[in-house]
Amino acid sequence: MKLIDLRSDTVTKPTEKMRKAMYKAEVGDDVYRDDPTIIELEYKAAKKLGKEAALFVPSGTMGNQVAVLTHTQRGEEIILEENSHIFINEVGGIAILAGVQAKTLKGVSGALNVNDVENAIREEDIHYPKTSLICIENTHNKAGGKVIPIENMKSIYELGKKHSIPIHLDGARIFNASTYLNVDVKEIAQFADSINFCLSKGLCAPIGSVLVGSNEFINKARKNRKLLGGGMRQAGILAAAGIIALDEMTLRLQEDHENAKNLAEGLAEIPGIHLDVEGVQTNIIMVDVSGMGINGNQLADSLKKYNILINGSKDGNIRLVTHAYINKDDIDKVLKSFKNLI
Ligand code: TLP
Repeated sequence: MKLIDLRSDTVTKPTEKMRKAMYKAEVGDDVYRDDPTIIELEYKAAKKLGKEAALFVPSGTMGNQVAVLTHTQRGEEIILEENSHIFINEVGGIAILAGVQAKTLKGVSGALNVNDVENAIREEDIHYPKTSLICIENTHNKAGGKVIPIENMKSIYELGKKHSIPIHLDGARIFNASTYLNVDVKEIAQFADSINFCLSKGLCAPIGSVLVGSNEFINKARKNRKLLGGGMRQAGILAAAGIIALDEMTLRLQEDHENAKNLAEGLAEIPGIHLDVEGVQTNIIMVDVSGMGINGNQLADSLKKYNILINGSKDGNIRLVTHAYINKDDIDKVLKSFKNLI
């Protein structure tokens, strides 16, 4: 029986076409810049996002950490949304690696309020650290895959320009955002100085993210990637899958969004389940099951019997994520299983 894995879009596996491309990939030592497949991926990624240069990195976490390290000096302060992945889920890396401190702000659906950001920027004072970076996340994971409006990004970018503070975008799922907004990804990317996006997750590559920005930024970032042990050798074998992720898998995300919406609509009809159906914009659904009289961990255990995997939780709040390996029939099956549980 098929396993329906709703834990994350990180669980996606490389497609048949990716595996074939990986087999055939031309490779070389990328620390010497000798790997043609990586060079091709980086060229395509920079072009697609409208930036000068790109850097292939092993993970989204490394891409974000390299970005923070490259934009900042030790002892400075960076502004982040309080539930951002960089702040919550990267093992405190900004403190350990870049040696910066975080100024977190409460967002609305993941979006920072531009006035709050302006107020948070440090003035010159002998007591204060310098504010050296503003980070945003689009789509916003913990806000339930919410898309940050382009107008909001634009106003924060302009604020950054006014204060000479760069903007880093954690765009792990930026193609989900561009799909939802039905705009070219450049429309979003233009309002950030650096962007990290993931080729794994919804785009199905087995490994890898790409950091994009100016030539100067990427040259520095390349050295910082080496510092973190991320200088890879014949990694064209991975970039080959990444090229398919970028060229082809970015075009099919609407399907995942429709499946998420259908799942959300079905779940909302089940007694004891609460969620904001209207708020489901992309491939992530946040659900409160506490009204079923169980917590997320108990639900996860029960769903295993139906071959459905979800991440549990101590309270009733769970996250369900759709992706290329979840189809319409799977959604029906998940809804049936929830009803059986009731
Ligand atoms: N997110 C994972 C977990 O780490 C939570 C997931 O299952 O969603 N930025 C964002 C917005 C992310 O959601 C993630 C991964 C990353 C960065 C890090 O990417 P990886 O896992 O490649 O280091």
